Amino acid sequence: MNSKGKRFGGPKSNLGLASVFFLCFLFFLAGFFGSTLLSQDLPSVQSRPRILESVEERDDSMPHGETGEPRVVSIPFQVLSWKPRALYFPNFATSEQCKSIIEMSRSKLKPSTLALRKGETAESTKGIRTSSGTFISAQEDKTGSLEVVERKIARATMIPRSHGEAFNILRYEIGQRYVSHYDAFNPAEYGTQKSQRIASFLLYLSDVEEGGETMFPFENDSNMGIGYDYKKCIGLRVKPRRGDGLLFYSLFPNGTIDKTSLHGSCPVIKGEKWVATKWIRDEEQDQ
Ligand SMILES: O=C(O)CCC(=O)C(=O)O
Repeated sequence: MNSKGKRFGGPKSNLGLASVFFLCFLFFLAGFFGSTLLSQDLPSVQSRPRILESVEERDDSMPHGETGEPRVVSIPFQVLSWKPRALYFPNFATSEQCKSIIEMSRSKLKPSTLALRKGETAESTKGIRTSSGTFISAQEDKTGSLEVVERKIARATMIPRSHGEAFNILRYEIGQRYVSHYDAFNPAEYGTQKSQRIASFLLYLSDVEEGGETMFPFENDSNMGIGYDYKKCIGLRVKPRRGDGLLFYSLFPNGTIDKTSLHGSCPVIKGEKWVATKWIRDEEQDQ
């Protein structure tokens, strides 16, 4: 025991003490020059004005109401057009959510149908909408993906979830399309309706190699007076990208139909297109 303690005494111990000091000095030098070098690698952090640092630390949230939220959040978007009012939301959903929605729908797909106008029949409208699809409500989805997406759509539009129809999950294979049409129902063509579609939110569940764009042929009043062939893929075209969202309004704020909201799906040329459509109405929907 004692012998161990004695190692620090006598001439040997002086030598030991000197090496300890020397080592400390070396660490000091390394630390000093190391930090100087590192600080040179981060000029933007060093030169950032004080005012910015304080903004970063600021909590922008406000006291919220009973139905509000505690934090400021951001849902990035791009205005694609004012005629029609169309917004694009990159990365609105995750890849995993999109894949899970595709998988829960795959086995339920049936040929897509159309709301028929007076005088139309399934036979007379053949070829207008050639995709297959299925309706799934958020409540039916046990994975919770549709609920997350539905809540986010409600926050992005500030229209409550209760105004949405069930999701219409669509698959377009090569050559399949949806000829240009309106989502809103013109009472002169469809008769009186219980409620009207205000807006549509499309969540692209897959990328498409070629074709399959959502098109707005009358964007900014273009192509209106040319006897437009409703099958033609012209005007503003939005390329599907997995996880991205597209919102457009079918009605003006005064409740009348915006003619520039005419839209359709260009035929898929290469690959496969999956999309989840949420139609949003002016009245609450029975779920
Ligand atoms: O698939 C698309 O891009 C458009 C879908 C559509 O027009 C609709 O579901 O009403």
